[in-house]
Amino acid sequence: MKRFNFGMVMVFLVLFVAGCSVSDQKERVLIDANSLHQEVDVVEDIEEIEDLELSEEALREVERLEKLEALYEQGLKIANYDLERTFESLDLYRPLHLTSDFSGSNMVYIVERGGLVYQVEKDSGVSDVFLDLSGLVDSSKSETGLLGLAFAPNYPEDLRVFVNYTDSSGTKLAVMEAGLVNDVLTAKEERLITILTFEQPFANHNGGHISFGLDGYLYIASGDGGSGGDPNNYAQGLGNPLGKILRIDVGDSYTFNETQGYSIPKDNPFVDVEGAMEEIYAYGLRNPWKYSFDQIRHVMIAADVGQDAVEEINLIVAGGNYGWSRYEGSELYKDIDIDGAVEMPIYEYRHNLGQSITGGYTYYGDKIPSLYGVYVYGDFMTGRIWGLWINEDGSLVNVLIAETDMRISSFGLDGDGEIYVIDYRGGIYRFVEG
Ligand SMILES: [Ca+2]
Repeated sequence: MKRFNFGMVMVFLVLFVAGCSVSDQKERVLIDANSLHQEVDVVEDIEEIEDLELSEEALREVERLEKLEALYEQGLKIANYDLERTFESLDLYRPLHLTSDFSGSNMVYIVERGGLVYQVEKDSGVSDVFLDLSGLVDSSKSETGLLGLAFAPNYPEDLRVFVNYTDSSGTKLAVMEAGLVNDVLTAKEERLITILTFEQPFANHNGGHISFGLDGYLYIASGDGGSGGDPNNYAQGLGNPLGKILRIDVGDSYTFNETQGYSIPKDNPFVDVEGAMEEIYAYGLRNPWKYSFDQIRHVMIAADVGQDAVEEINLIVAGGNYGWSRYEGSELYKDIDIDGAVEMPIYEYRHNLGQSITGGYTYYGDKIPSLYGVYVYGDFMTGRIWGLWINEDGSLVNVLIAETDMRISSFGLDGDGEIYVIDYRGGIYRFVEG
C-alpha cells in the first residue's frame, strides 16, 4: 500500500472545502472544516481516504497530488532520442494537428489544413476519412484552412466534434455530431452548426487550436488578425477576439449548441467589464500556435510565435495580458501604452535557434519514462525539439532533445498520453529512447 503525504492531503482538503460551490454542499458536509483535523489524523493511506466518501472529483485531485509529489521526487531525467516514422501508408498533405477522442479508443485523428480529418487505428495504422470539410474551408493562404479539432470531453456518450476553420468570411467555430457511416463512426458535415464567428482582417495569424480544459470549458486560440506588428493593436483591445485565448461553455449536448450556441463561464475574467468581450480568457498574444494543459501540474502552457526576434512560452492565467504588441517576448517591440501588468514568458529563445515556435504537450505516457513530466515543444523553421522541465519552485530546465529536418507543425497526444511529432510535409513521428 502506498503511504500518503498527510500534509498535502490536508492542504488539499482545506482548499477543496474553501473552493466548494453551492452544488458541492454534499461534499462540504462530508469534509466539514471543523472535523477535518480529526479525520486527517486517522487517514493512513489512499484507500482510507476513499472511505471518507469524498466526491469523485476530490479523489481525482488527491490522486493528482500524489502523482505531483512523485514527479518532483523523481526529477528530470533526459535520455537520447530517435524519431521513428509511423503511419507511413497515410499520404498526408499539410497535416497540422493530431489528437485523440480520449475515450479509451485506439484511434488518433490527424487534421489536414485542407479540411480532411483521418482516423487512424494507432497500432495497425489502418485509416478512414473521419471528416471532410474541404468544400467549406478556405485553405488557399498559407495560414488558413481547418486549424482545430476537439472531441467532447465525454465522447462518445456525447458525440459532438468541434472544429475551428477559416473560410472567406473569417474564423468559424462549429460543432457537429459523429454518426455511423458504413459502420465507421464519422463526423457528419450536414449537421454542422456554427456557434462562433469572427472576421480576420488579414490572412495570416489565425491561431485556431481548440481544446477542452481541465475545467470542461472549450478554449480557443486566436491570432492577432495578421499582417505584421499588429498594426491595429488588436491583441491589446478587449473589445475584439483577436490575439486572445477565449473560453466558452458549450454545455453537454448537441441540442445545447443548436439552441443556445454557447454560454460564458461565470468566472471568465472580463464578465461584466464594460467594453470587453466576455469570451476573453487571456490577451496580448500574437499567434498562439498550440497550447496544452499539464495534467499533473495543472497549468496551461501556450507557445506564442514571435515577430522578428523572439519566440515565447507562456503560462496562461485567467485575465493575463501577455504583452504583444508592446512586447515581443520580454523585449520592447512597439512603444504603445498598455494597461496593467504584463505576464512575461516563462521561457523564450531568439531567432538564432528558431523562427516559429510550435507548442507541444507535457508528456505523461508510459513508453518514454525519461520524458515523464517534460513539456515537449519545437520550432517549425529549424526542426529543433526541446524539453522544458518546470520545477516545483517555478525554476526551469530547457534541454535540446532532437535536431530534425522537419517542418514541425504540431505535436499530438494519443489516448494513452503518447506523444507524436507532425511534419508539415506529411510525416508523423514517435520518439524512441536511444
Ligand atoms: Ca508575450
